[in-house]
Amino acid sequence: MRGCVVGGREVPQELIGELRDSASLLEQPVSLRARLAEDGYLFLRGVLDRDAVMAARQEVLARLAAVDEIAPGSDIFTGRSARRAKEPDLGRFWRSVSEGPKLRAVTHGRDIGRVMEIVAGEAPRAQDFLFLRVGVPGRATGLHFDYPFFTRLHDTVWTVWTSVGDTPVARGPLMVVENSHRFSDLVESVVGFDVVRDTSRKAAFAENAIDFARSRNTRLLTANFAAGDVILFGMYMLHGSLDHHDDSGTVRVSTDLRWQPARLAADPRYFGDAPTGTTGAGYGELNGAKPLDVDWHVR
Ligand SMILES: O=C(O)CCC(=O)C(=O)O
Repeated sequence: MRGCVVGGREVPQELIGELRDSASLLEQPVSLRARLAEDGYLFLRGVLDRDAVMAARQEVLARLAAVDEIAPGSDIFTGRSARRAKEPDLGRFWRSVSEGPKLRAVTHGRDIGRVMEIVAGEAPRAQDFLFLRVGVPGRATGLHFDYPFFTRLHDTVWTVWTSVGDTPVARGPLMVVENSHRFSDLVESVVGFDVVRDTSRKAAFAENAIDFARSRNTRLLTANFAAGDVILFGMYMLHGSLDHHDDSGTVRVSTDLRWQPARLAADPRYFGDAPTGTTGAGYGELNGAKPLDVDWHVR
């Protein structure tokens, strides 16, 4: 796969691979769950309604156009932002964008609910706190496990990453480190780590993902994501994003949301009408809440 860039460097062909599509296993729950255990992730092409996903994208882009970040009627970053002037409470603004009804119809809707019921093998429940991210050139997410953020009460939690629109590799989609759920030294070192309670550690790896993959004799797996595709994984899968380097300025829009069995305890930080988020700062703590003219590189 050409055009995959991390930290400004093209990923060498021997270190990059395609995610395996497991959508054909949705009718075979036992095999689907075995695939998740084997690969550490499930990449599911076309499981969401494409029109619903595109409507959600338009809903988000219209909000960003209103603060002069997106050229009206397009999905291109203007290079400017009037967000601070027009929406001084950035957290409140981001909460309202993240709670858009068309977006929620995709992230919390019936299509993904059915998928998660098969994955869980029982009634699932989604968190209310949604991580919405808009990618522009200069933005990327460093390698990390999700464990330190979401496992305070139990670790039966899955991250569902949804491409809201098309996200070809040049727009910096999600990537996972192949077989990283079997890197027992790293998995053991993350167990018990809570990113809020242990501030002496950082969740994101400082090392470039290309160097990391080479040192572990593994590959980065990604795809040219299309509207309707999702990838999900557990708390022990190392992942991050490619760099956004699409010169057209077309933005990447994605969500990541955590699901769990409904019967298990719910971390109050992420559930309810006004979830406080990981640190307690609410939607204002998210990278997505930053105006588009601000660069960020890690969560
Ligand atoms: O979308 C991204 O850039 C990162 C997403 C992520 O880290 C996650 O889904 O847990």
